[in-house]
Formats: sequence, structure tokens, C-alpha cells
Amino acid sequence: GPAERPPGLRERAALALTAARVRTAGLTDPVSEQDLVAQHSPLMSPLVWDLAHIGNMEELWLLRNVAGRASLHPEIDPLYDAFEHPRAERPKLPLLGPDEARRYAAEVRGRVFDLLERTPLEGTALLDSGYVFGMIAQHEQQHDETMLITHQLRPGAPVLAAPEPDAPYDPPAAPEVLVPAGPFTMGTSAEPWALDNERPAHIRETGAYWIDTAPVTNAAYEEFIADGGYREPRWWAAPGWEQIRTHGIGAPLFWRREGGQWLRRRFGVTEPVPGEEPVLHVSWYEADAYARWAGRRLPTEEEWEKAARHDPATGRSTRYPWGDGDPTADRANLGQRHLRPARAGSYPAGASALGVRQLIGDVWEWTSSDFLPYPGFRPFPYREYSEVFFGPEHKVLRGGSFAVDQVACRGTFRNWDLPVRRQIFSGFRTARDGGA
Ligand code: AVJ
Ligand code: FE
Repeated sequence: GPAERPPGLRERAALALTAARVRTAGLTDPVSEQDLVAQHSPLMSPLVWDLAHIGNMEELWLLRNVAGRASLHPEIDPLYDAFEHPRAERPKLPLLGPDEARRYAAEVRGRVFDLLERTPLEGTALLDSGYVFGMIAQHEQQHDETMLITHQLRPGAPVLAAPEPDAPYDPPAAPEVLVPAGPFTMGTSAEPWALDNERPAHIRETGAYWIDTAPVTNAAYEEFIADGGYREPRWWAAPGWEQIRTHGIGAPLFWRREGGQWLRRRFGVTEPVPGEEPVLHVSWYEADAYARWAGRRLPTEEEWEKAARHDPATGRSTRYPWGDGDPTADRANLGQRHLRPARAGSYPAGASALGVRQLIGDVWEWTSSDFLPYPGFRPFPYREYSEVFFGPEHKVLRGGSFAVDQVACRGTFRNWDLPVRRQIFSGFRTARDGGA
């Protein structure tokens, strides 16, 4: 019957925009006025900035650039341009207050729904397949993850709640999987809402390599700490060694040692570090140092994507490790359904063709690769999404965390950050070269 008909593009766009706004409300409505306007870390904006910035990007792309309307409130536009004001400066700006920001975002959204009903989703690159609506839903979800990071950094009592992961758990027998040498298709030219940096599809070659079946766990990472990993310069890239010396770092962010055990603070609650869970809140330097200590290395970005998408039986690259179907609750820990990763070895239904687990969801995974354009890259629709960040200073993360919504997560999705960053929901898995 009609209930089983897959949603059309217009409906998909409306659902994605609404899901993002429900999540935004959940991240801001339970927060006090004072905590919405405060800056909880110099790395982050006040939550009230993200809230109005979400509305302002939506107005810019959908109401001004697509529909050709005039700015609703020209005086506020410069306040919410991420390139005009670095995060540390944002609390001093004359920002909209919480209620004004909510009203503004809601006003924009009402007009956007009118536009979505009346606009053909074809004819221009921005409108084809509803691209710009999908891009704006992804933008809001990305800021929702950013706001969740702010929640994690915020001192004080918890305001968020979610059920514990109840994922199917069936630890794989082998700790690593051999990926055969040969070509595969990286990136996409077919995924309608893929962002510019995921395009175009192109062929890459890799050698044979072994990759961890699941992300590195807290228990494994604790062995590195206990073995003096943070006191041994030979494991560390020079800037990483400098960072841990300067800041006295000896464990992942939010960890502390008490009574002979590791505790961590997670969204306002202190708890023992769970050994079977993927390690979280490590920098690229910490991931790189652990891998070297373990006699291994981080996977390159193409090795990660080949493990996640290449089906040796068909030679095709799939959208996700499990195939082309959308993520489901038994395949991946996405969408802030839980406020933590699931145990390493969960989600057997989400395994890749070769049996690699938890590539999608749980923790973002650092790769060894710099964030660079694919051959044939074209900035679209704005240079400031990806192009201005290309270069050796940013490292690529793959796979998405528990805080990523499925609209902004697929086998081709690329995230990036500075290698010193640890407040993000970052973990990793390791690799090593395969035999001849
Ligand atoms: C892709 C997560 C690095 O948050 O800086 C949000 C996403 N771009 N608004 C970021 C983004 C513009 C971006 N990351
Ligand atoms: Fe943004």
C-alpha cells in the first residue's frame, strides 16, 4: 500500500529538515538561558550562536540564493558568518538572544517549507534532486554534533539523556581482516546529496593490507598508557610530543586516574572507563602514537574507504559497508540515539563484505591522510565548505560517530580536523601492510 512507498525527494527533504530541527530543539530547549549564551570552551561557540547560524545558513542558501529574496535581517548576517568571526570571539558579539534566535530559525523554516512545496527539484545544480535542501539538513545536523560537543565540554549537571546501547553484540573471532590488493572505486558521482569533497567517483589502487576488525578499545588503549606510552618520545610525531609535554597530557580527554582506575566524565556524569568500548576523545597524534607502539599504523583514507565499500564478489563499491540500504538501528550507532559508542564487536549486521565492523557510527576514525581534493574536484556550492581547508594541516576522519545523523553519514563522507583536536568524538582503528 501507499505506506510502503519510498518517500519522494520532496518528502525526504522535508523529513530531513524536520529531523534536524527536532534534534536542534532537544539540544537547546533543556538548556538554561545562561548556559545557552555562555562560552563553555574557547574551542566552541555559545550554543545560541549555533542556533542562529543554523537559521542564517538556511536563509542564505534557500531564501536568498535559491529563491532570490532579500535578507530578512541584514544587520545580523555578518554575526553568523563563520569566517568573519572565529569561535573565540563569538560571545562578545551582539548575538540574538535565545528566544530571538529560536524565532528567527523558525521564521526561516516556515518560509523554506513554502519554498519546498512550490519549487521543482530540477533544472539547476542547486535544486537537482533537492540538493540544496539536503545540504542544509546536513549542515544543521553537523552543527547539532558541534552542539553535542559543547554539551560534553560544559561543566555542571547533565541535561541530556538517552538509553544505553542495546546493540546486537557478537565479537568477531579475528582481530584483523585482510583486504586484497587491487583497484576499487573511491568517492561518488551518484549519491544525490553527497557533498563536493566526496566527488567525483574515481579508481584507486591499494596494496594488500590488514585492518582492525573493530575500533581500538579503551582496554587496549590503557595498555599503551600503562606501558609508558605518553612518556616515550619515539612513539610520537614531533608536534604531538610537543602538545602532550606542553599541556601535561597523559590520557584521552575527559579521563582521570583515581584509586588505581581510570574514570571519565561523559555528559556531566563521572564513570569508570568501560574497557570494551572504542576509545574516544583522542587526537590524531595520540592515535598515531598508539599505532606505532602497537607495531602498526593508521589506515590511509583510501584503505578505510575500500574496507568500508569494496565488495570483492562484485567489484562494486557500495554506499555502506553492509550494502546499499540505509542505516538501521541494528546496523550502526548513529543519530545520537545513545550518548556513547557501543562495545567494539557490536553490530554484526553492519559488517562489510569482508567482515569489518563498526565502520559507520560509534566513533569518528582518524586516518593517516591529509584532507585533499579528489582528482576532478570542483567546489560546490561554496569554496568555504571544503576547498579552503584542503592541505596538510587537516587530517581526514571517516565513518561518523554516535553523534552523526544518517543524512550526513555514508561510506564516502569525509570529515577533517586539526591533528591536535580531542574534544571531537574521535577514535581510530589500526592497519598494517599485507604480505605479497
Ligand atoms: C565538516 C565538521 C569540519 O563543523 O567545521 C559546519 C562542518 N561547515 N558549517 C565544521 C561545517 C560549515 C565542518 N566539519
Ligand atoms: Fe556552519
